[in-house]
Amino acid sequence: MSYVDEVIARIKKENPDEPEFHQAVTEVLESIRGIVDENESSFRRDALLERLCNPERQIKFRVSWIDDKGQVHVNTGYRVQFNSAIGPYKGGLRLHPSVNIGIIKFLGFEQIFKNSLTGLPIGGGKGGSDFDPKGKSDREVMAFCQAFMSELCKYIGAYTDVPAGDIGMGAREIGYMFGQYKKLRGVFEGVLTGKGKSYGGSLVRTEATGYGLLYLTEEMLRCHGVDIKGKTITVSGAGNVAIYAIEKAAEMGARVVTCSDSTGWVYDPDGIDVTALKEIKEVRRQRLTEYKKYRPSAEYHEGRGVWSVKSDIALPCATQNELDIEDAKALVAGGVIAVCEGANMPTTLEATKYLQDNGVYFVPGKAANAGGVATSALEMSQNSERLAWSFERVDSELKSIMVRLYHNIDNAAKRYGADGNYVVGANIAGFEKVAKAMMAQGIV
Ligand code: NDP
Ligand code: 2IT
Repeated sequence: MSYVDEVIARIKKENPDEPEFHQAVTEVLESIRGIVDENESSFRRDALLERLCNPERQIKFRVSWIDDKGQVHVNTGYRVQFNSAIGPYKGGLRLHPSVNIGIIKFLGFEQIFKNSLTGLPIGGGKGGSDFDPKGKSDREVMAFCQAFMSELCKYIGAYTDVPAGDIGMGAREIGYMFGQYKKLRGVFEGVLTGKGKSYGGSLVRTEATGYGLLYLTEEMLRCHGVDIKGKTITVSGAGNVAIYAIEKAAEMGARVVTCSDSTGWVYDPDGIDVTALKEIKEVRRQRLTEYKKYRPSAEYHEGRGVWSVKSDIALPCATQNELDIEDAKALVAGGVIAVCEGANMPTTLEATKYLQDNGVYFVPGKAANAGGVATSALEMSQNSERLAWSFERVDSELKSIMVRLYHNIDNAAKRYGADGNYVVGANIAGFEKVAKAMMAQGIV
């Protein structure tokens, strides 16, 4: 059996009931097969792949908090510190009832390669909880965040591990967690990113994942002789990533006709009204059913369905495995040119293969959505030098990072005889830097 196959089999056996983690490991290891085969004896001797696929540390803790009626609730908190070869652990915290250790491990594993691709000195980590912020009062969210940070604060710090937002975790939650960290540890430091502007947050961090996704998509299409202007785009999700992807796409002259949340989706042939969307989701925290009140001509549908709409470009920006083989077939039948992932692993392995086999330009999340964490790293730089950069400076750094990142994965794919396969390109380019750093640092 080849080294790659051996490690995949072992990971599946030793981590049962973690299908998303198996999926992420399989995708990465399959696509670095070429480089592993070339270096098989030294990688094997150093157990490089086993070390890469096993987190350096996994922390699991109880989170007890009191609701507005005086009832105590118990949730589970996680922080997986996956790999610190190129920098302190860095990655978001997800607050969603579906969170379990397998989900956090898949996200932490992806984060290693994503962070490497940004070209900035950040290692890979991820955390979160099965807490559901939906329907909770502000006070209850604060109670949860404080209880979560009371335990997490023992394991993080500006030079060790720097969490940020993800699903269910935005500026409000970061604020509460930052306050609690400062109270317990007695230090004001850049321990979290995505902070408010008045206490060390970077301009552009809110917009960064969505904007970065569009900067990369535009550059990739330009290199294939396609102008994004005038194109029809389907987006899924209606959260942080989706909103700012829609905003930047519209600014580039494209027309985004869909968005979705966990209960339904909107089709607006005139182009999604991003101001209305922000009001509904960021200010009022409501369901997408409200959208029709702002745009009576739009359609609202219950359930899933975004990928049934014909488009030139599809940007999945909600959650993992939200685009399956049937969706991929519908997209191809509708003439889609490109699929770029704003979410983490939103496309199943089968759907990815189908899209690639049918000539669709496919860019995986670890490359396409890296703008968020890259801007987090810029926030860390600003915190270290105790300065705040202008919007224009951060935005232009973000743009250069995404353009450079695209060419880096494109070149890596070419070097390994997989021209245009950005999954291979992203995994190889991300892996090369981490592997080199791990080998240089000895067996630790
Ligand atoms: P948000 O919580 O802001 O938004 C998530 C959106 O997806 C919501 O509209 C949510 O609907 C919808 N959704 C639909 N189905 C699900 C489901 N089963 N589970 C969770 N959400 C669902 O999160 P983000 O926009 O920050 O994150 C979206 C994706 O992008 C995730 O995969 C995340 O890991 C990834 N990502 C985020 C980055 C960031 O900077 N925030 C950076 C890089 C990647 P509803 O409102 O009904 O819950
Ligand atoms: O998936 C991701 O890259 C994020 N949720 C952002 C992580 C970060 O540290 O900014």
